[in-house]
Amino acid sequence: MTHHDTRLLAAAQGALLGTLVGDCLGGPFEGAPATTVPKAHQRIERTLAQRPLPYSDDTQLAVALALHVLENPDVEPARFAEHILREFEPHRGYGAGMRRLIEEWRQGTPPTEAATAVFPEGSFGNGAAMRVAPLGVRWAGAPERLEEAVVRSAELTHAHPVGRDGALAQARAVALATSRGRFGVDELAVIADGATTAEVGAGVSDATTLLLDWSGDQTAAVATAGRRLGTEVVAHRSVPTALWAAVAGGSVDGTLACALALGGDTDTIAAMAVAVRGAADGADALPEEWVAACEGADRVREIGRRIAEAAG
Ligand code: F2R
Ligand code: MG
Repeated sequence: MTHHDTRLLAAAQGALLGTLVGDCLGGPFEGAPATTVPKAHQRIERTLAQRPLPYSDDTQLAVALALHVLENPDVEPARFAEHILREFEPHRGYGAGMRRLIEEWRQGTPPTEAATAVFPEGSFGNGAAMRVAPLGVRWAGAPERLEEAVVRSAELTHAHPVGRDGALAQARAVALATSRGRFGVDELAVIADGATTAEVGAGVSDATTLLLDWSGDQTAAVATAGRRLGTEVVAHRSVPTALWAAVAGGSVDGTLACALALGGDTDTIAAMAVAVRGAADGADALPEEWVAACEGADRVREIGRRIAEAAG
């Protein structure tokens, strides 16, 4: 195996297992109020004691996208809908719009039309972003193909420009973390420059400002980030927050603690943040105890291996 292949494997499994770990460890606190970083570490310990930890729609949709991309590298929206339906289990905590969209598909509305049947201007939820890690790895070395594939993957369910742009920002973050082996304010600047909506662009720029103005007090920084960047289920109020946590945390452990301390949409913010940190630092940086506690870890690890092989 070349150094390039080894690095790609570490990034792919880091990104996919990072999604799973963030989702499973963040899940019990979805909707919880913000807390301090030390208390977030206690939340992690308490949650690990309750293993096995179930995954939610975040991981189920990332797995569906990964399996789709292995067969359709440039993404075929109608076939992606089939992959989503194949994985779909109603008890995984899907967003209200996603549940109605899936019902539309089942009733025969063509997938390419259904995206605006639920929200006429399309969804700007963070669902297209939370699942996008496999694409970020698959096309880490080809930014134009990455962009085209992400837009096609997002428009199936999140046709609103902000939902799509959130997915692009998160995919670019995973791609940069994969190709550079690091993720910091330089990478955030690239992502802010590439934003196609004012909402996502302003959020990522604001995340950069907060990191550059860092005073050293992590608990105060988390509280400010949550207030300014947001912790809601909508893309522009969660993707910049997750990217902030991926930098502010400094490590996988710190990133997860920051994401949980933020409160709100903790499973999804953690899934996105730890996916980016996992791509940068590699799967070995994820504590084995965490990975082993998560439902479906072996399957996700193997899918990560196949994505790396396809990307190599
Ligand atoms: N849905 C949740 N959590 C809520 C609690 C679930 C509960 N535990 C249960 O079991 O029922 N989590 C998951 O949903 C988020 C991802 O959502 P996604 O896939 O983007 O869905 P959706 O429905 O398209 O968008 C989410 C909400 O955003 C608002 N919204 C979006 N577009 C809108 C528009 N154009 N106009 C107005 N509102 C819009 C709506 O409130 C949507 O329902 C993740 O957190 C995942 O973990
Ligand atoms: Mg969530």
